[in-house]
Amino acid sequence: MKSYLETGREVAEALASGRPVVALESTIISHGMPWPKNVETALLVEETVRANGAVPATIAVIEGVLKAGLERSEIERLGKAGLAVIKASRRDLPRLVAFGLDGATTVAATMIIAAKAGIRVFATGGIGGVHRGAETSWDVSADLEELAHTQVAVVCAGAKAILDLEKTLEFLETRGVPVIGYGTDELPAFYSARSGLKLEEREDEPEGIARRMIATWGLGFPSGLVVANPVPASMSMNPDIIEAAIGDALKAAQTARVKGKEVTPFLLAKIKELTSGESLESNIALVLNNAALAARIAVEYARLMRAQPQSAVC
Ligand code: PSU
Ligand code: MN
Repeated sequence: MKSYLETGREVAEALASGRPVVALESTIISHGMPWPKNVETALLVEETVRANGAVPATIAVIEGVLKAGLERSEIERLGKAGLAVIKASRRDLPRLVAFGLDGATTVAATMIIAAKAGIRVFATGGIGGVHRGAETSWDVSADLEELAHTQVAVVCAGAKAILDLEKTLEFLETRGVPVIGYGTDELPAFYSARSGLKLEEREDEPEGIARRMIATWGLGFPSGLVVANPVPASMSMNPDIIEAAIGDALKAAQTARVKGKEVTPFLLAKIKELTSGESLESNIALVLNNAALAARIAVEYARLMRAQPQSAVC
C-alpha cells in the first residue's frame, strides 16, 4: 500500500537519531512571494536552518503524497506554478490525497504533516488569525484551531496587521495556546517589530522555549505554541506606511467581493503591490530570522529530550 506520508531520507535519519529538524511551510513559496524570489528565499531558508545546526524539512503535498522534506526540484515546481497550486489547509488534504494533486501547505496543514512525521519545531513568516470584521464575516484562520490541537511550536514574526491582532490573541488564549515573545514583551506585527499588544510570556533564550515545549506536551496538552520573534530592527518598517496599504487592500477586497481562502492571498498580493519592494525585503529578512531561531530551538529541544527522553506525564 502506498503510504500517505513520505519523509525525506535526511529528515528521517535525523529524526530517528534524535537530531534537530525544522519544518518549513510551502504556501509562502507559491502564494506568499513572487517567482523567482520565492524559490531563492525557500532555499536560503533551508541553508539558514542548516547553518544553525538543524535539518530543514520543507513540507507540501506532491501528487497526493504528504511530504516532509522536499527535493530542490519540488520546491522549484511549487515556486514556478505559484498561484496555480492549490493552497492547502486542513480540510484540503484529503482531496489532494484522494486525487493525487499538488498542494502548498498553510501553517495549519504544515503543522499536521510535521506532527505526523515527528517534527516539533516549525518556522514560517506569519500565522493566519482572526480577520478584521470577523464579527460579521466569521473569517478565522484554520491555523488558530490547528494550534489548539497539534503539538508543534510555530516560530513566526507575529501576524500581519491585515488581521485583528487583539482578537487573534483572545482566540489563542481561549484555546489554551501559549504565545511567547522572543526577546520582547509585545506581540510583533510582522513587518514591524511592535504592535503595542502585551504578551504574558517572554523568553530570551532558545532553551527557555524548549523547556516550555517539553512542559506543555509532558502535561499531555494537545496544543502547539506560538513563538513570536520580532523582525530585526534594521528591517522593521514604518507601521503608518503598512497601515495605509492595509486599509486600501481591505477596501479592494470588499469591492472585489473576495471570500474564503482567497482573502489572505488577495490581501498579501495587494499589500505587496502597494508597498513595492520594501515589504518583500522585510518579509525575507523576518523569515530568515525565524528559521535561525527555530533551528536553535530545535537544537535545544533535541538536547533536552536526549537528556530526559521520557518527560514526566501525569
Ligand atoms: N500570512 C503571511 N504570509 C503568508 C500567510 C499568512 O503573512 O504567506 C499564509 C500562511 O500559509 C498561512 C495562511 O497559514 O496564509 C493563512 O491563510 P488563511 O487566512 O486563509 O487561513
Ligand atoms: Mn479565512
